[in-house]
Order: sequence, then C-alpha cells, then structure tokens
Amino acid sequence: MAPAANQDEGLARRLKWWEEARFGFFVHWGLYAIPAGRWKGKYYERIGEWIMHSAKVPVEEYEQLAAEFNPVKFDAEKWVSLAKQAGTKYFVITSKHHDGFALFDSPSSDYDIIDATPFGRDPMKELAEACRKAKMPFGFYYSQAQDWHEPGGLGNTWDFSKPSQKKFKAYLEEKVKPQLRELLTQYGPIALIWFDTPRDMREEHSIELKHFVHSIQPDCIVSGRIGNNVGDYGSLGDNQIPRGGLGLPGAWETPATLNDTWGYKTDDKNWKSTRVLLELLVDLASKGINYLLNVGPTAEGVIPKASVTRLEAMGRWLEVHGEAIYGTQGSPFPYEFSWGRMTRKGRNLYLHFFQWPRGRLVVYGLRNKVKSTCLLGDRDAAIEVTQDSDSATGSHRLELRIPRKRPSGEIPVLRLDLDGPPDAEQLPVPQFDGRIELPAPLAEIHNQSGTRGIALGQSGSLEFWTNKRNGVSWQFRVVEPGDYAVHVILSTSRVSRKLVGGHVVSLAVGGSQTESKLDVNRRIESARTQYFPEARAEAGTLRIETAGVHTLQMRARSINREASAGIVFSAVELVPVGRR
Ligand code: JFZ
Repeated sequence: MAPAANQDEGLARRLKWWEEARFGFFVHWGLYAIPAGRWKGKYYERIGEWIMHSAKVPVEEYEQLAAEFNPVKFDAEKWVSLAKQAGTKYFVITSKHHDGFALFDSPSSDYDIIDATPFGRDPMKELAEACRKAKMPFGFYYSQAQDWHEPGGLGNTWDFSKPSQKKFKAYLEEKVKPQLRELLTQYGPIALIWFDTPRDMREEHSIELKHFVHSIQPDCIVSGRIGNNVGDYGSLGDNQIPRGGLGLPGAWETPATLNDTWGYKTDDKNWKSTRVLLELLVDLASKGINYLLNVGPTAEGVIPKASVTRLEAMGRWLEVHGEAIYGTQGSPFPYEFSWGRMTRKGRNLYLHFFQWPRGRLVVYGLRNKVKSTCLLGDRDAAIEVTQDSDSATGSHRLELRIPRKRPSGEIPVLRLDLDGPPDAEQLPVPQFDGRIELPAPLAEIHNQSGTRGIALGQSGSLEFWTNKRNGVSWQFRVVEPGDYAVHVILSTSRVSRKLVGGHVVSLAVGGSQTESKLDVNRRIESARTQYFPEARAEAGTLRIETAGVHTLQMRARSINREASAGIVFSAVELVPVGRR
C-alpha cells in the first residue's frame, strides 16, 4: 500500500524518527500461540496466526482458547531488552489480530485478556512501560477490517455471511473506534498504529480511521495498510524487497519473518541465518526501506531461542556497523551492485560487501572526490584511492585498493568520506565486473494510448505488459565496446507470486538486434528471492560498437496469455562476453 499522495505538512516531521530508525521489532502474539500451527492434531501449512481461518474454527470453539491463555513466563522488560540488544529502534505488537481477540485491557469488550483469560495482567501496559523506560518508540498492530470474531468484520466466511456496508460500518463504530481510543489513551504516547489487510474497505473509512487516530494522538504514525493509499508511509508485501529499488516517492517499510510464520508455530524450523537476515536489512536500507522484523512468542510468553540468538547476532553486527544503517538514506545509485549494496548519510557513502573484492574494486559514476576512507570493523586497514574521469566515455572512475584478505565477521562495510553529499550518475554505467544493470524504475515506458499499459508496480517490477504494441527502453553508458549477453530478470507482480515465462521479446541497441523466448528455468537464489522469486532469462547477445551513451529498446513479439499481469520483470542486464 502506497503512502498518501498529498502529504500533509507535518508528515515529514512526524516521520523523521521512524525513517532514521530503519530497523524495527515486530511481535505477533495472541491466542493462536496455543494451537501453534495444529488444530485437533492436524498440521496447517499456513502462517500460525491464521489457524482459525485455515481450520475454519467456529467462533465459540476458538473463544475457548482464551480460558487457557496464561503466559506466566511473559516478561516485558526481557522482550524490550532483546529488542534493544538486536539494535531495533521501534517496537510494534499485535493488540488485536484477525481473530478479533484483544491482547490488552479493553473495557469495551469481553473478548480481551483481562475478562477472558486467567492471566489477569495487561501485557500492553507492561510493554508500554518497559519501552518508555528504554526510550523505545512503542506501537500497536491493529486489524481494522478483518475480524473473524464479529459478524460485521471481514473474513469469517464459515460462521457469517459477508457483512453489508451498514453492518461493517457498525463494526467500525462499535468495536474498532472504541478499541483504538483505548489503545491511544491507556498507554501513553503511541508511536504508530500498524493497520493491516484493508481488504475492500472504502476510502472514506480509511480516511476516517486515520483522522480518528490523529484526533487523539496527532503525532502517531499510521501504516500504509490502513488502505486506499492514505497511510503516512507505504507498506510493501510481507518479506518483499524490490530489486531495483521502488522508484516511488514516500517512506516505506517491509514487514518480515525470521522463519515463515508470524504467530508462533511449533513446526516452523525454517529459520533464516543471521547472514541472510543482515543481507536483507542492508538490502532494504540501500533502497531506503525500513525492516520490521518479527518474533512470535509462545503461549507461555517466551520468545523462541532460535529467534533470540539471531537477533542478538544482528545486534552485534550493528554495534560495529550501525552508523551505516541508522539515519541513512538509500544508495545514490539506482541499481544494485554485484558485490553488495550502498547506503548514504550526509557526506558519507557506505559500501556494504556481500562479497569481498580481493584487493581491488572499481566504481563508475561517482562524481564526488573521496577525501578519506574507513573500514568500519578494522580502522587501521590500508586503503588506497585513485580517481579519474575519462573524457572519451564521460565516465567517472573510482578505484579502491583494499586488503586482499576479507575482514572477519559478516558483511564488512567501507565508509567513504566525500567532499559533499554523494552525487552519482543516474544513467546505468558498468559495474566492476563489466555488467550493466538496467532496473525497472529507470525504464522509459512507451504505451500506445488507449491500451492498459505497462506500469511500474509496487513490487518495483514492470507489469501489465499485455499489449504487443507497447514497449520500454533505457539509456545507459558503455565504457568498453564489445559483445554483451542480455538477460531479462523475470519477477512476479503483487497479484501472483508465480513466475511466468514463454514470452518472446526483441532487444536492440543501435543496429544490433536479438529475439528470444524467455524461460524461467534459471532461478536466482538470493537472500530475498524466497518469497518473491526471480529468474534470469537468457535473451541473446548484442554488439555495442562504441563507448558512450546508448539506448536499449525492448519490444514484445508474443506474450504468454497465461500471465495475467503480462510480462513481469525487474531488470535487464548486459554482461560482457569473452573479455574477463
Ligand atoms: C498480513 C496478515 O494477514 C498476516 O497474518 C500478518 O499479520 C502480516 C504481517 O500481514 O498479511 C499480509 C498482508 C499483506 C500482504 C501479504 C500478507 N501483501 O501485501 O503482500
């Protein structure tokens, strides 16, 4: 969900702390932690907090879980101190998820932790207090549209029929607003409300809820999933990272899991490694996107050990490398590098190495002068800088001589101190390995009028290329003329996560042209492609005769009709052949 198009004046001010934070702590906790992925002995594939929906559990039966919910091991200070140690800078917890149960003292409802459980404490009060002490901004997740407990809420198709607008409106007035008022008055300052799954909520209702929140706490941030693009910031798909950046204005966040579930599931052992988690954090930061990383505590109130060890390890990396994440903005270059990612802050440019270039690295297109350098984990490392500018090709070239030996620890970061704010050429230029990446957000789109055209989707991919008369092109800079293999990076739209190939495209630079059928056989395996897959489709070879600026034209010869979103892709890459 994209952020509000007409940004109100105070928005930048209200969002400042949040944009600087870059890394947040998310908690999915509720009655679903008791079944933990199994209902009456049967295992359910889907995410744990969806068990009521997956197993179509009738309301009266699910309600009985409340009598068992007694998280005696819950310790608010422990959770918040883990969030601190992990290096996260804001804390968001489910106050009410789609199952409709309030995990807080809700005077307006009997279906809450105080009235319906033996626990007798309000964990939100304890967490709010622990966060206040730790100076950690504290916010609530609140499922505003889906509520499987209420006939007026959305989503429960096994007990109720779809509510009329009138009934839904009554639910908003009688449950949502009173509970939001409680959340916004009982716990001190609330940093944000993380609304979710708006479904087909009307725009007027999204706007009304947003105003309602701001009428009680004007500085409270409202997440993009309030619906209809009226949130204070945009929310990407769960675990989603756009390859070429977003190319969209506004502030953004990606909520993400440590394994595959949000709410605790006994059987989900698919933990991401610390290395992968750090790559995801850096990847998102390099695109100016916040990372909201989730834990799912058990019904006893314990955060699984596997989550704790990973979060602590991330915190140790951030202790050394935090300056390259907190308060930074995305890379000044509009594409990813083969060796890693960049972030920036003031006059500093940070190079995060996923792969350590042995001894030498070249970066094209940086117009600044490098005044000094610093390897964050090893401040004594000797680094030599050479810079020149080639008038024939118009390219700025920065060469770094670095130690051959990879520094110890995950993802070394090199800081470049520049003569001013980073100023990078916006045209794609060759990378160190000669590869030229042409990302989706930089494409010029040529739609014939009167057709539903190619558009940059919220996934950062080009999508809805369903008409052969439409096409795209990019300008880019060549430093070394020669033959280039062309690859189209096929990706998925938000509508469907299935990769579809079979399209025939033609690609041309000057007089050189190639035509190929794109297939999805070569999957790209990386930290981010687990949930949103990508494939590298080979698309022939092009000869580029001269150095300097060129244009690549991409046209469709035939489009596979099975693909409802047409040709969906996130980049085209040109890889030099026979030279390195
Ligand atoms: C939602 C919830 O349904 C889920 O239980 C969890 O709370 C998660 C954080 O958010 O699920 C979504 C919502 C939006 C997308 C995907 C899953 N999306 O836009 O891709």
